[in-house]
Amino acid sequence: MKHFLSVDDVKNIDALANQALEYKTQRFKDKASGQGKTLGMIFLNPSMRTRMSTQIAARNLGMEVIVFNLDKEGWQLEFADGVVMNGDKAEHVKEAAAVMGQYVDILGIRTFPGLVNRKDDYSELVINQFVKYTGKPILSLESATVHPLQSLADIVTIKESFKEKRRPKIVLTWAPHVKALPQAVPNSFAEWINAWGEADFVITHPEGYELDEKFSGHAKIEHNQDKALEGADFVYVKNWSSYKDYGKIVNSDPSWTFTNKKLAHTNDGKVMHCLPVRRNLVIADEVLDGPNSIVVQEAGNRVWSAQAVLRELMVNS
Ligand code: AN0
Ligand code: CP
Repeated sequence: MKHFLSVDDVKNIDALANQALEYKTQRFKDKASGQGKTLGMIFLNPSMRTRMSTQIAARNLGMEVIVFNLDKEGWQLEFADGVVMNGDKAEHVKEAAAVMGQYVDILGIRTFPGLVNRKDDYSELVINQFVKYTGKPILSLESATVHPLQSLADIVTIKESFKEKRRPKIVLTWAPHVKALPQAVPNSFAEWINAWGEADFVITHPEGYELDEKFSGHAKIEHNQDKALEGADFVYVKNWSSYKDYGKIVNSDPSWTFTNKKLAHTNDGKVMHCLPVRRNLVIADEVLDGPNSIVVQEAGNRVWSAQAVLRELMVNS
């Protein structure tokens, strides 16, 4: 694995998820492998889970970690080529990335989309500039269009929670939100579930929230949420802003909030969310505090997933 930017960097999803589950029972088994190696993590946006779980994962492998809130503590970076830098950007990514590449063995980056210009966001300019100029493996900590560490943890959680000898039915459902959020989490979840190929997969959302088909692939799209939820073993709840009417909130219908009434349509389905989640807007208290929610277990699995990915990046890059 040269970089970890999307599901395309993974040869065998099941093998990687199994490695994560192995780390869950034997966290220090590869403690010697990261000796003398440094993970750098730079944040252009907020994070709690990704920041903490990836640090713990690196330490479990014996690595040193440097965390840098580039958005607040660093020089503002220029990403465009050939511009006269007489504005507020003090440094170009060409130097910044190359310098960080001298300091670390793996560089993790979190960079959200601007949600203004779809072409810019979907070209993944920021993370790709780091790939180009760092000269070391790049680890996505959520980029403009995908969140692969989250999706791996989601598959790990589904694998450890589903013990029946049949394919699970997984439903990705949109839910309302007051802020325009990225499509990265649903895009990524959809492309990982599609690539994994071990589930019957349905996506449900109001019209206008269609994801880029590059990610939704052959998933069944159902605009009736209650119908989509019928017989679901797992429900992945998430808000996202419109891809078509880019970055806009085109519907905020409160009837899409995930409640116990919605849960009743499922096959005693387990409820997932990447977190952070706004209670009683995205998912009701009664669901989050009830027996079907596995959101905390899911966030716990971020450690083992990141550990499996870091190990791959160290051994096979
Ligand atoms: C972000 C998102 O939806 O992409 C991060 C989720 C991990 N969520 C928020 O901004 C609330
Ligand atoms: N799920 C997730 O990535 O959370 P953070 O934004 O807190 O890292």
